[in-house]
Amino acid sequence: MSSVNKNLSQPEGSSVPNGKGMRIGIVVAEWNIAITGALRDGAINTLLENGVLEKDIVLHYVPGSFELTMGAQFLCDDNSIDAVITLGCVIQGETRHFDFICNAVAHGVTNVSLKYNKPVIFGVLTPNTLQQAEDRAGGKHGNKGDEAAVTVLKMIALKSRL
Ligand code: DLZ
Repeated sequence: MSSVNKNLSQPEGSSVPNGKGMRIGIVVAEWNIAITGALRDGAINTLLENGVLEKDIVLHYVPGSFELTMGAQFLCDDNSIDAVITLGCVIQGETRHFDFICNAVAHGVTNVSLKYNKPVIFGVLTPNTLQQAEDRAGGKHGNKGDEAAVTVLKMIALKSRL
């Protein structure tokens, strides 16, 4: 699972499917917005570079990562939306808040995804430090938002093939 020597924005594997005609929701947590804003920008740029039209990107904000699940559910409820990217950043603190939020979002977005049979991508950074977050939000380890955008296009394409 380590990303120590990897640039997450250049994932190995198959090429990126063209996203023309795909309509994608993005939910961004406002907590740690300097980081989540960079993830958002990375995701949007990657979607546009791969054919998704600007009008087909539906962007909404929620207060913190804990609310990403509910935001994803609201968007999945919209029949016109093919898939959702959730973007957040939960930084390890001195209390157990970190574990509760991370576990809740990971399980929450999985449940929403299965309930609606739509891809809901987990673009949530869970670093120990702000520096580790910056390294993954446009820094030396790339941008997790780019990775989330590539993942969503691959998952929509997989669904349409099956
Ligand atoms: C309360 C809280 C804390 C301590 N830390 C973070 C964090 O690092 N990242 C994040 O996205 N949100 C954090 N929050 C806010 C919670 O996600 C949530 O918004 C509140 O608990 C209200 O439900």
